[in-house]
Amino acid sequence: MSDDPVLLITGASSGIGAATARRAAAAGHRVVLAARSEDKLAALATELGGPDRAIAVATDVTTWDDNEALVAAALDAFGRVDVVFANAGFGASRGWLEETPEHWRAMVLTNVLGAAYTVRAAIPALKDSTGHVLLTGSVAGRKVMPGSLYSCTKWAVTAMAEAVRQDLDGTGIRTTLISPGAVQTPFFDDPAEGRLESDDVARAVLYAIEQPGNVNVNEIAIRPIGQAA
Ligand code: NJP
Repeated sequence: MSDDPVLLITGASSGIGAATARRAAAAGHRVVLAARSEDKLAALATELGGPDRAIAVATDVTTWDDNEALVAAALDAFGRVDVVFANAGFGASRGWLEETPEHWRAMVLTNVLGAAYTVRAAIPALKDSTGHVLLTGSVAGRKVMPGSLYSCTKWAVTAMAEAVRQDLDGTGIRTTLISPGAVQTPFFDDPAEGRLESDDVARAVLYAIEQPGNVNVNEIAIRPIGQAA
């Protein structure tokens, strides 16, 4: 079996996660692709080289059993997990009277509990590989945005990255928070000028991963030129 490093990505069916999978595969990683959309994941896994290089695992990150099964599938296919990128998430319109309560519930569970579950499920494997945890936060997790519960979820992810970093201190596992500004992905309903491309963020992820083992890049904030806030 190959000993190429293994990168597990949640939210891999589109946007930042899919772009990171492509970048990482091109850099020699084997990849484990997780999201709910099985068809998109399967197509990406085929594009990235099929079962020896990329596997698709249908996963709802809000479900603990799915996260456990995801890591088990990675170990079964590739024997190790070197990097976990907890990236699955989505937004909501701003305004405390916007969106449905059910949308809020799904968003909070996905962005906060889902990320925590994914990291928790992966830690035993990452201890074996002396691996790396990355989480997708947001610049919205660094400032208060009027009426944005999404921003609140990303504040939680900012805190989570630091809580995990301190908890894993002494294990050799590295922890990185990726905090993007606006990125042109299906996160937004409509395209607009002046956003980053997913691949811009993917390169930032690879930068953190590719540092020597003694270097822990703790946070990367990345905005498009022209995004002031
Ligand atoms: O968006 P998109 P991004 N279980 O919609 C998956 C953050 N961010 O790449 O399950 C498992 O292309 C969903 O797949 P599916 C953002 O908050 C973005 O922009 O098949 N997976 C898809 O693969 C998020 O944390 C911007 O529907 C679940 C992926 O999540 C991360 O970047 C700015 C899931 C979302 O991909 C990636 O978002 C920023 C679940 N329960 C932060 N629910 C931005 N785009 O401007 C969803 O600061 N997914």
